Amino acid sequence: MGKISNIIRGVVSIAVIWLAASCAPGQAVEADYNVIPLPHSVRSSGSDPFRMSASTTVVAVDSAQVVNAELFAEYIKTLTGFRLKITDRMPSENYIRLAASNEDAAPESYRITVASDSIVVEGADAAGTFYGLQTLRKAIRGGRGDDVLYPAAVIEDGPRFSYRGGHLDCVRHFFPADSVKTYIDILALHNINRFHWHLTDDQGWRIEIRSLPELTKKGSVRSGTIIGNSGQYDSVPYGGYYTQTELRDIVAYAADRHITVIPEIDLPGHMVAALTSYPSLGCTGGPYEVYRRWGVTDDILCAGNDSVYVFLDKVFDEVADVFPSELIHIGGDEVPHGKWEKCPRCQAKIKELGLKDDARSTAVQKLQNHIMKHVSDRLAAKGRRVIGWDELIDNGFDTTAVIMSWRSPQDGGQDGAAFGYKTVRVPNTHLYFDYQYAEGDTIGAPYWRKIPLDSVYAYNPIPKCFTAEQAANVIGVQGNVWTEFIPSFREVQYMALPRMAALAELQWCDSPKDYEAFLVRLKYFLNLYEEEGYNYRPLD
Ligand code: TNX
Repeated sequence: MGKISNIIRGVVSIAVIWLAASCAPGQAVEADYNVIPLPHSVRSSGSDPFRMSASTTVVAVDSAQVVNAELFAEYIKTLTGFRLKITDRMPSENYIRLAASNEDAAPESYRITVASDSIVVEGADAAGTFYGLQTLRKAIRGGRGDDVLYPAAVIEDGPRFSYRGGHLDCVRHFFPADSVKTYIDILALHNINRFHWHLTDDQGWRIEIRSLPELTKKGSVRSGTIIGNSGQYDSVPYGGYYTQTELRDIVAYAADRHITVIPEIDLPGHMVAALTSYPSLGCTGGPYEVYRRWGVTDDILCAGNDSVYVFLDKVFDEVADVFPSELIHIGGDEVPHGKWEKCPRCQAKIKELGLKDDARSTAVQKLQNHIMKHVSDRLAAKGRRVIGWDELIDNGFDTTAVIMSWRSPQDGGQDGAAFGYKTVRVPNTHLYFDYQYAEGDTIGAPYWRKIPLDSVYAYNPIPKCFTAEQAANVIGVQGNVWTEFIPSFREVQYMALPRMAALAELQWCDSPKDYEAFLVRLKYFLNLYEEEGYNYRPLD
C-alpha cells in the first residue's frame, strides 16, 4: 500500500512540476529595432515593453490585412516556434492590431505604436502595414521558443524610392516555380516591391505563349551548355519553362507580399530561342539553334518582316493578360545591327519609314526604335507602359519609356535621368550580383570587376551633380542576378545575399552611409537568413 501511494505521490508531483513549467511565463528575448533597412525614426516611450507570446492575438479586419497577418504569423512561427492566433475581434489586451488608416502618409509608409498591452501597426496602405510587420519580424534577434519583449516605442518609417527592384535571370539557368517563390520571399524580406523577371533570351524561351506553341516546344530547350568559360560544351539537353498557370500563381504569390512582377521579353536581340522556334522571324531564315553559350549574337528579329510585328502582338497580348503590372520590360540591350545593314527587307523598311542617320541615332538604330515603339503602342492601348535598357536612349525612344540604366558612361551608357526619362538605376559597376564578390571566388561570373559588399553599400543612386529635376527622375534602384555562371538556386542565394541587404538600404533609407553600423545590423540580419534556410556568403 505504502509503495503504491509513493508511486501515486511521485506521479502527482511530476504532473504538478510539468503543469507549473508549462504555465509559467517562458524566457523572453528583447527585440531590437535596428533592423535592415534601418527605420527612419524610432522614439522610445519609456514604458514597459510588449510581451509577444503564444497567447498574443493578431487583429486583422479586412482581407488584405488578413493576408498580412497570416504571413506575419508564419514568419513568427519560424523564428519563435509558436503560432499567433488571428482574429477580427479586438481583445482587451495582448494584441497586435493591423490597420491601413494612416491615409495622409506617403505610400508604403507605416507607423508602429508599441505599448505594454498592445502593438498597433498602421500602414498608409496594406503594403505599409506589411513593411511594419517586417520590421517587427526582423527585430527578433533569436531565442526559439522564447517570448519576445518589444520595447515600448513609436516607429515611423517609409521608403525613399517607389521602385525597389530585384531581378532574376531564369533563362541562362532555369529555376522551378518553387524556387522563384522562395526568391520572392527573399525580396519581401528586403522590402523590395518589384520583381524583374528575365524570361526570354538566346539560351531559352521560358514563358508559355499559347498562340505560339513552338516557343516553348522548341525554344525552351538547348542541346547542351558551355562548360564555364572553357569553350567546351556538354551535350546534356537543358530546358524548362513556366506555364501560364504557374505564372499567374507566382504573380498572386508576389502580390500577397506586395511585390509587382515585371516580366521581360528581351527584343529585338537576345532572341535566338524564338528564331529557332520560328526561323522566318530572322533576316536570313536560319537555321538557328538555341544558344549553348553566353554573350551577344548577330542573329536578331528581322525588323523588315511584317510577320515579326504580328508575332510580337501575339506575345505581348498574352504577356499583358498574365501580368497585371503597369510596367512591362521590352529589353533592347546589346543589339548588333549587322544583319539589318545587309537585309533587303530591313533596308526597304528604313526607306519606307524615311529613317536617316543624325547626331543622336543611325538609321538602323531608328529602325530598332520603330520596332520597340510598335510594342510600346500596343501596350499603351492596354494602359501599360514600357521599361527598357538604356540602349533605348541611343535609339531615340521618347520619354514615355522608363529607362533601366545598366551601363556606366565608360561603357557607352547614358543615364536616363539626365535625359528626362524616369529611370531605374542598376549599374553593372555596383549592383550586378552575378559578378563575383572577390578575387579567388569560385561561384559567380569570373569577370574582371569584383563587387564586394562595401561597394554595393557605397553606391550613390543620385550623383551630387544632378539637378533637383534630374534627381526626381530617379524612381528607383535595382539589383540584377544574371545566371550564366550560376547554375543552382543555392548559388543564386549566395550571390544575392547579403549584397541584397546593402541594396535594401540604398532603396529604402534616405542616407545609408554608415557602413560600420550597417555591418552590426547585418550580423543579426544574417540570423534571419539562417532561420529561413537561405544560403548566403558569410562576412569576411
Ligand atoms: C549584360 S545587362 C547583359 C546580360 C548579361 C549580363 C551579365 C544587360 C541588359 N545585358 O545579357 O547576362 O550583362 O552580367
